[in-house]
Parts: sequence; C-alpha cells; structure tokens
Amino acid sequence: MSITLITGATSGIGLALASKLAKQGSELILTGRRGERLDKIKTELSQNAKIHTFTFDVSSRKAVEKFLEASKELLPRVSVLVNNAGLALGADKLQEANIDDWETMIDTNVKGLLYMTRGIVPYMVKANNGHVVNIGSVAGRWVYGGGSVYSATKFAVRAISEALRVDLLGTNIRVSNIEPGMLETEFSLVRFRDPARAKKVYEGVTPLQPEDIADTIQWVLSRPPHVNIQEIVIFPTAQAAIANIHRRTS
Ligand code: NDP
Ligand code: 8X3
Repeated sequence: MSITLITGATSGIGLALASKLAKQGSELILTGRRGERLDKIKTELSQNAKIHTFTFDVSSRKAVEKFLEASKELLPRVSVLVNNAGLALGADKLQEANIDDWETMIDTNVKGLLYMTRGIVPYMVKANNGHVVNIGSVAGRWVYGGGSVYSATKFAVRAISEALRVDLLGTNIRVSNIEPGMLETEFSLVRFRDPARAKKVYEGVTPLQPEDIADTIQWVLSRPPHVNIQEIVIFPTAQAAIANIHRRTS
C-alpha cells in the first residue's frame, strides 16, 4: 500500500489533510516538532488507518537525514509528499525586522522543503510514480509591506515547484503548488506571538479554513495520472487581492 507523507501535521492544513486521508484509510507518515501532539493525533487517526509519526525539525539538515535513515523501510512506498511545514514570523518593515526570524523562515520554508524533497523524490524516481504537493501561498505571487522575507520564501517555493517539474519531465511524477490566501490556523499566532493580534487578522472576515485546503489537495491528488495541476490560488471570497480585504463592520 502506498504512503502519504505530510510535514507539519500537528495543526492547520497538515492536520486537516491527515484527518481527511485517514478517514479514507490511507497509510500516513506525519511529522512535526511537537511530539506530544503527534502522539495524540496518531491515537485518534489510527482507528481507520495506519499512521507513522516522526518528530523532527525540517529546518535541520541533520534531523532530516536522521528521519530519512529511521524511516528508510517505509520510504520506497511513499507516493505523495506534502511539503506543508512552514511559518511566518513577524510583519515588520525589512529595515526594522528581526534577522533571526528571517533565518527561521528561510531555513524552514525553503531549506526544509528542499531537504525533504531531495530525500524523498529519488524513491519516487525509482518507482517512476509520485506526487509532490508544495504548500506555497498567495505571498508567493504577490508582496505586501512587512512580508518581504516570508514572500521571498514562498516565491522560492513557486520557483522550486516549477523547476522540479522540469527536472522530472519524462517521469510519471507530478508536482503541484497550492497557494492559499487568508486562512485561519495557528499561523497568525505563531507569526505575531500574541493571541489578541492574531485574532485581529481575521476580524470581520470569513477566512479560509484548513479543511478547504485539504479538500483542494485531495482533488489535486485524485486527478487522473496524465493531469498535473501545476498551481492553484485560493482566496476567501472577502479577499480580492493580497492586501484588499473586505471586513464587516458590525
Ligand atoms: P499552522 O501554524 O497551523 O501549521 C504549521 C505546521 O508546520 C505545524 O504543524 C508545525 O508543527 C509545522 N512546522 C512549522 N515549522 C516546522 C519545522 N521547523 N519543522 C517541522 N514542522 C514545522 O499553519 P498553517 O496550517 O496555516 O500552515 C501550513 C502551511 O501553509 C505553511 O507552509 C504556511 O506558510 C502555509 N500558508 C498558510 C496560510 C495562512 O494564512 N494560514 C496561507 C498560505 C499558506 P510543529 O510546530 O509541531 O513543528
Ligand atoms: C499566508 C498568507 O497573506 O498572511 O501565506 O502572507 S499571508
């Protein structure tokens, strides 16, 4: 049986997708840094599906290498890699922003995604079968004030997705880049480290929910083998462009 590997499955999009696929009986490898959450999720989802969990930080090359070694019996069966683990930190102007935050975003969103892809895709090439789904962002297509480095990481995700398609041309491996707009998860809490500020992001708006993106990914995965959905931009109806948001006043 083939396996779907989802990075960042402890909350948000990753968890919603894991729950959806587990209900259908898919075998899953779920990863994240918060081991206790992974244990709990494993217990919950194991009712219907075989779940493997691995606790590690995708931004650490050594940790990814350790994971690849520890899971090497499973990896030949991985047919779907969802590179979802990622984050934004801060929303300050570039000239005022925290450089440590930049390092973390670049190391996680770009280098972490690359380490995982480099580790898993060779197995897919060997099997001549597979699908890499990268979670980009509307911030990978358009910029906004205070989002320069986060945007840069998601522009990189788009570049990597497109270039990987070229590198894999002639194989049966597909690559898709999913680019959500405003989406209510732990993302803003992580970004602002302040629950009140995080809540404000979604004030007066009906944002996307992680299940909306999980539905989309499931649709992308279920296209026939000759169809590669390259890229999907998904905004909530109340967001017409990255910084053009309609907020209800009452
Ligand atoms: P959440 O914060 O809810 O989920 C992020 C997930 O990534 C968590 O499971 C977290 O797990 C994991 N993660 C973060 N850093 C690392 C790391 N270094 N190593 C391993 N796992 C990590 O946010 P979302 O579900 O919203 O985010 C998922 C993806 O969607 C991200 O790539 C984000 O950039 C993208 N996105 C989000 C949007 C939004 O508005 N929410 C819009 C567009 C794209 P743990 O903390 O346990 O490690
Ligand atoms: C998250 C969307 O607009 O907060 O990727 O950057 S945004």
